[in-house]
Amino acid sequence: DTGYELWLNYKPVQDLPLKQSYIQLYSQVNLPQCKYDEVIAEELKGCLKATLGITPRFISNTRASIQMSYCKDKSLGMEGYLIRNNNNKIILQAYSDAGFLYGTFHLIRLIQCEYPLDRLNIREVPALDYRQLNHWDDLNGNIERGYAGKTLWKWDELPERLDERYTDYARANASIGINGVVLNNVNADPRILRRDYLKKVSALAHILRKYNIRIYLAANFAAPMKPSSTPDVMKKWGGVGELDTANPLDPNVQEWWNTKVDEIYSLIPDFGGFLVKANSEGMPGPQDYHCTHAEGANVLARALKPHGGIVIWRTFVYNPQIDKDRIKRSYKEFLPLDGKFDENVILQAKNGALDFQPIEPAQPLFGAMKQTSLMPELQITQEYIGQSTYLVYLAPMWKEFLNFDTYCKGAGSNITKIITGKVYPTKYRAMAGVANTGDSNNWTGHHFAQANWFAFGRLAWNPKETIEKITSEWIKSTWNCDRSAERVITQMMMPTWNNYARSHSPYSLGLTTQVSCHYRAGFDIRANKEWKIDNKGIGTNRTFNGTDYVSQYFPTNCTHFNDIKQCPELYLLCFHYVPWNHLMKSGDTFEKEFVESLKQGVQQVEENIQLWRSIREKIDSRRFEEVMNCLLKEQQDAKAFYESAVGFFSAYLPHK
Ligand code: BDP
Repeated sequence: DTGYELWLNYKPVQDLPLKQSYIQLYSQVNLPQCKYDEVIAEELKGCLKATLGITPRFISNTRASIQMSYCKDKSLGMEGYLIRNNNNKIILQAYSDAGFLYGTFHLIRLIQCEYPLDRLNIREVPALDYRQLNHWDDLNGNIERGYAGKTLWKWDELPERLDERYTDYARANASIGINGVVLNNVNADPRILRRDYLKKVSALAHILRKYNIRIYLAANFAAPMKPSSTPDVMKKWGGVGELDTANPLDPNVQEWWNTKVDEIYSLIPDFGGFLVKANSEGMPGPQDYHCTHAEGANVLARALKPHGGIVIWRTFVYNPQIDKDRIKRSYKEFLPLDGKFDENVILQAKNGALDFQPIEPAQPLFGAMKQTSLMPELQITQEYIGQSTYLVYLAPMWKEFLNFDTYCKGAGSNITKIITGKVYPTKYRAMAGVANTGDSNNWTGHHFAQANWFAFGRLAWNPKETIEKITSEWIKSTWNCDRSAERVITQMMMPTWNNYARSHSPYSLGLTTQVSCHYRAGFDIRANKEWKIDNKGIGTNRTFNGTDYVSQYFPTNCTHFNDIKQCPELYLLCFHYVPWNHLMKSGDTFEKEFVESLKQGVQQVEENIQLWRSIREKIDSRRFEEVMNCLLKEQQDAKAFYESAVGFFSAYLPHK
């Protein structure tokens, strides 16, 4: 195995009695007569051949053992489905076409995971309507913060030649419920909006829409400008328009966007909309013209509105020149604009206020924005989390975030409830993940990084799904191993995030890596700029008498975070400058726990090497070796990180 098949790695079913029952049930299929029939039939054929050794017959009568048909249950929405076993017939019902597509992948998963089918009673409706991957892919083929090779989009070959990976990419996404992709980097090269590129995009859209996936593009706010007028940051790209300004209040600029959007829809009728990074890290935006984010976003939104498109506007802004504490900026800039965005604008906020650190308390805008839909941006690519070397399973981190209680409407107002519209009504229920794919053989560089892609999709479909279920299904359908090997792999994956965070970002001490690569230890460079350290303690005082960041949270959290005794220890160094001799809940000093914490990375990888060796016989040799090589590299790098950490911190510790 190369890993190319991902979790659609169809292999013969092992349990023979079960296999017999599957053969009986899956041998004849009555397709629903929906627009996905062809794709459904293809996928079933491939899967059933490999798993059961049969070629299903597609017949259109009620004798078929799998019956797919429409039902009138409107509450299934555009994508939901029902699966039941009715007197030894499997009934898949949906209210709308895409439900059949997702239902089919569910039927396939039942076989892959060898579930018994006698008592099926499944009802699935996605909790979020927009489940997106954001690719940070540049037009020159590079991927910003991508660790799995070059971009999947072969711009020089498109639109004439269509790489076969496009279809496999779409299949993989559809199988986990992803229904939108932003093709290009948020640091957007405006040329993506040029007609020649739009034709390429249209060719991709043609493939992706067969799998219910819509394309979105990251748009550069200064795109309407002519190359000679564009701001310095854009010189490497140039604008694509002919104007001297991108001022959102200028009618010519508005007209430019209207015309451009009309052109896009003429080529891509189901185009999803724009993702915009504006006035962030040097990118152009409405503030260049003394306009607000809302004034900027609304111009694009109005152009898209007649076509049903949306604007996803990022809230990732910071400016150390204005704020002593950079993480306060997003909230300060966006909260006053609540209610000022057009109804087809969604704001997209990173899970934490800093920047995709291994562990961060949730961004305080969640729960605070009451009239604007807010969509979390999670990072699947492991920018600060070991890139493609470390085995770090991120599902537990995302759960921690989704379960974060904002208290915005009393206890229990967690992020899951907020984004699914259970706290305040929200027009858009959405979540995005920054993709970790590239053109490497196995798509994600590290075989185990596939699990993060998979888990993201499953959590976007259902944020309440248990990690145990997601993990078990990923392992079974990817590794085709027996139960005992499954247990070992689970044991490897589950503690990795916690141990990575404890060793690389202890107690939410953010930014511990080097400034450019975000991988190797960078304590010396970060210390006393990003956080304070001396021989009395370490951390950042964000309490009332510090930067007062705590005040951006609702009262219960604010009070807890502000008090060193009540602050969750997980977030201690994000909110406090903690004396080394501070007493922790365990009764030990902070110093002792901190030092212990740093060791967890090396211990974790050593344990994983043992565990992985113990299942050598149960894993195909190629993937076994490739994972082992990653683990050995991880071991080296974790040791190096640990040594730098000890070397650096011990200078300040009271007990050396
Ligand atoms: C940071 C990345 C940078 C991105 C930026 C963003 O280091 O490459 O452009 O976030 O999200 O994490 O815009």
